[in-house]
Amino acid sequence: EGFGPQEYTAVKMEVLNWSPAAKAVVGEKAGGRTVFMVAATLRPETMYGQTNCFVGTSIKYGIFAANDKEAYLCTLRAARNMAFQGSTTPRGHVQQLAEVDGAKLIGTKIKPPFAVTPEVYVLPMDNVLPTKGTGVVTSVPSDSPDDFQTLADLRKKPEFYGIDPSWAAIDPIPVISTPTYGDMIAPATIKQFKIQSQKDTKQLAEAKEIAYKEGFYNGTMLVGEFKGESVQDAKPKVREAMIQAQLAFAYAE
Ligand code: A2H
Repeated sequence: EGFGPQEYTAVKMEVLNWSPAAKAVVGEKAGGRTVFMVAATLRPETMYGQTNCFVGTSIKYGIFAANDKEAYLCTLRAARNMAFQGSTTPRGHVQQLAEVDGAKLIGTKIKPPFAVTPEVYVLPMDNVLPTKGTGVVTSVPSDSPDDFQTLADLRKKPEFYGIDPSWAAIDPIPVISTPTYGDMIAPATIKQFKIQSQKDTKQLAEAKEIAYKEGFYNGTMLVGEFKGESVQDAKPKVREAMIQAQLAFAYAE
């Protein structure tokens, strides 16, 4: 981790269909606003390959008014940061509309912005930190070793994780090509480091480091508006396009 603030892209994933447990607590509390789950990412150029979204099952989330028309689902900590960064109105003011446990969000259907896949599901991940980003992680298993391994664990033991297998059925989608690792760097590094489960956090950290550097310095886009461009060039352009489309905003902490 470096010094100074980390600049994330906050990605807005519209809730299409609450899980029954979430629906029971959220009800009409959003007051007609469109609710978005908000994920913090350092890799906006990979958003084409979203296949699901992760939350921590023991994390508390809130639904916060962004304005009269929209509400954001994230941790209270993130909502406070957003308010002070002027991403919600009025600036500096946090209005919580509802509270919902992460466990209850599992099975909620959302719309991942800029993704090849139109609808994805919310699934559980062990290693989501409540103290980082928004507490919501969008999953790109082609390019994130953590996401790839978590998805593999869920597919191996759906009953154990309390999910319907169909929620984890979307396969990783190639987004970036690198000369050394081919069209899907995450599964390649999972093999290289002999990672067996999301509990192998030490090896996952090494895989993550390689996937991040290789993708950034040597990657070429395989999909989207900037197909054929280097990741270094495409990254700020995809971020800007998402912000222009009002499907993302800057988030720092
Ligand atoms: B990244 P850093 Cl394709 N707990 O987004 C655990 N992980 C979290 C999190 C939290 N509360 N909030 C965000 N993250 C993840 C995409 C991605 C990411 C790809 C490849 C690598 C990668 C899709 N998931 O991250 O500790 C988010 O996953 C590896 C650096 O602030 C976010 O970016 O450096 C990244 O970790 C932020 O990690």
